[in-house]
Amino acid sequence: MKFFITLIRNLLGAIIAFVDVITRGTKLKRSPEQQVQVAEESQNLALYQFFGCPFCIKTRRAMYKYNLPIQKRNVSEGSPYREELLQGGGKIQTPCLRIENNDGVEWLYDSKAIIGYLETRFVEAK
Ligand SMILES: N[C@@H](CCC(=O)N[C@@H](CS)C(=O)NCC(=O)O)C(=O)O
Repeated sequence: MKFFITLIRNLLGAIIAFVDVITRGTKLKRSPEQQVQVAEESQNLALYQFFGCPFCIKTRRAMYKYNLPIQKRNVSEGSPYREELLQGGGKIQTPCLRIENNDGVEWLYDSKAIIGYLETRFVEAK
């Protein structure tokens, strides 16, 4: 039974991911200098995620739209990133954005909060 639930979940995830790719539109355009700056800042960020998770897809769409090359870290069973997320953030829930700054590391859960953070930092402020 667990096998069929996992199969259906993965199948639905793959369909949603496919529809996402063919409908995601164009990326935000910046000057080359601005994009270099954004790419540098993005190196201090990482998205802990599942490939087929709808909330992760929503977050990845925003990252694509805002042209943010943020590393994606899959937290499937057996991945070392799963343990990192659990230890750092405190729970296995995706998406979660790992934010490294001068004060240390922050773990931001919830797709709406993550997208809001990215918009404030990379879209509205520029
Ligand atoms: N309100 C949250 C919901 C996130 C959520 O429910 N994520 C699911 C995956 S789609 C999850 O991490 N579930 C825990 C698990 O699968 O262990 C958001 O918008 O990010």
